[in-house]
Amino acid sequence: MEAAPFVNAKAHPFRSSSPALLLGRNGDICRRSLKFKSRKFSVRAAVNDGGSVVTLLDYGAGNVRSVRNAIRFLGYDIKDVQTPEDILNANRLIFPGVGAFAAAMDVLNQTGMAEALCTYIENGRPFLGICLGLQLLFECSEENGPVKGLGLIPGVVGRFDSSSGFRVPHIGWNAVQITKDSGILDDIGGRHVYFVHSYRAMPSNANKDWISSTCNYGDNFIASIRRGNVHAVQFHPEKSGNAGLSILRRFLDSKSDVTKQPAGRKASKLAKRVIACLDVRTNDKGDLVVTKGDQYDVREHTKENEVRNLGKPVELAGQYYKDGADEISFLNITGFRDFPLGDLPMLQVLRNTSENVFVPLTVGGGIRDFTDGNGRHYSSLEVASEYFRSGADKISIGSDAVYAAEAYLKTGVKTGKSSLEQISRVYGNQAVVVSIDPRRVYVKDPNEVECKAIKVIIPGPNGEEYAWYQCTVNGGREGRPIGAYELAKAVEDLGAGEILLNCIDRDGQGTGFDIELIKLISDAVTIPVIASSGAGAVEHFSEVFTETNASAALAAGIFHRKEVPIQSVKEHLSKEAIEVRM
Ligand code: 1PR
Repeated sequence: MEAAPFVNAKAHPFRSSSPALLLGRNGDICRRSLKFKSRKFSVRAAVNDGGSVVTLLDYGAGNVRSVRNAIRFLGYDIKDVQTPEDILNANRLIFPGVGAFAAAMDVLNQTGMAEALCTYIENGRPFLGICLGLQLLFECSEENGPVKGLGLIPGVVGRFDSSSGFRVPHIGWNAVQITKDSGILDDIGGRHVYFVHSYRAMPSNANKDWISSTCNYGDNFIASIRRGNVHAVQFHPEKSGNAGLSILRRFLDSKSDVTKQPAGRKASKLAKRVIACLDVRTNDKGDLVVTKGDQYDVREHTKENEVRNLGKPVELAGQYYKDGADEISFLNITGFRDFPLGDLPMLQVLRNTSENVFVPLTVGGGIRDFTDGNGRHYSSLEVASEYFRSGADKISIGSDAVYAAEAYLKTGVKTGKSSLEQISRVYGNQAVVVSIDPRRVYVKDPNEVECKAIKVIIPGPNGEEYAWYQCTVNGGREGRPIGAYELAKAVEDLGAGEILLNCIDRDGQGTGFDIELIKLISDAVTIPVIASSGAGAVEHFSEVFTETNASAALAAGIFHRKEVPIQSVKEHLSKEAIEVRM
């Protein structure tokens, strides 16, 4: 477990904060609140000559393991900030803001870091803020607020507007539009970088001198700022593959080789993601292996009936990262019966993978409250926290989300106690995926069932013209009285940030995604939907993106069996004018 520097019970980053700033009637910021507004900002020409040590400001609000891994991967050592003096003495400082704006400001103010940060930045010392580390530089944020920020850059950080049809959070890969000499972005040109956020700062006349790039998602928002040696990015370079690593490299060593790329001027939409999924479990010999089912049956149909073994999790994840996967998902498929914190190899898999894989990692399986043999109770939040600390960017909840949705639909009350609600409250809904395992059930008459049934294109085995999608738990072993449509809407209400939509009938079949199911769900919710199960050819990916509103498509078998390389999928999508990260 990594230490959480200068976090104490009083200043815990997850503690709620009372908004410290009032907005005027038109949303203008009350001038009296701009503590740092009157500072004279002087930038001196500091250079990155700090040797191999990078100072990291980790205020303990969440997982910054990937930033640490990326810094180490680039050959640098990390010094953690323990006191405000460590900030002032830094040769170069990276501030990967995580968690909520108010909570972060609480910690910075209570520890004296806010003042030190302002002084450091005002002196033009080498600084890189990431995500919330950019937002905190602005005057205030509307996140659970308004809440006052550091006030170094004019502007208010506001929430994306989902009423315009754009899914919030903004999760995924976008190209940025470079607006001026951005220094650290010099060699990325029009390449895509990874964003995950619900709030953003908007360009204005007052802050235009700071802006080095913008991105379009509904509106044009600020993707990065630069003034001298002071940089901050809204996206996550540590999760942006090679493009992100080159940005970090340029920040850490301004003299590193750069092949200046023409700035991307082409309008970029949110790219469709291609995700590689690794179903992981222990085989009969006790080894943790990547397996793959046929309609969820992962055993070979041989006399020995052993668990199908398609490779080693860390190696395969590393390979898929190199092949261009936009994200990697690990599903611990026996997590429903084993306790994940007892399953240390899975945590180790995450730790090892995150050392060399710089795209988002999702992990699922067994996230629920649990009492072990000694009577020790573990909350689902503790389980999830351990996954995050081990390198996961998102966790995925299956069975437990079904029970939570059933209870919610029955009572109409959000108890706040479900794993879904607890984890999304602490880590943000962008960090919580709900994995749905539905099975198609044909019916003659849609009124036969209380759940939403659709008219199907190909009738069922007995000529049935309708079907509903029954949710299952425990790896498809038990059907529940709730449909995928009802579940998806309920979990969105409860705080899910994304849906991983499997389909037991299509799993491992290679006949294509269940377009009717994916259309039904991706039209029903406003959060991103990942289409899963059934990919067998590159055309299946273009079909799902053309016919439905899926934001991503996930496949397993075709990648594990090396039938279709990830790059071929991307080249095909690109040819079909579907934007992807190349
Ligand atoms: O219920 O919270 O413990 O989570 C268990 C997780 O494990 C769920 O996400 C569930 O989907 C998954 N799971 C459980 N049993 C199996 C199984 O296969 N026996 N795997 C399983 C589900 C489905 C996909 C698969 C796609 C693509 N795997 O993730 O990778 O169908 O496959 P394809 O491209 O080869 O068609 P909890």
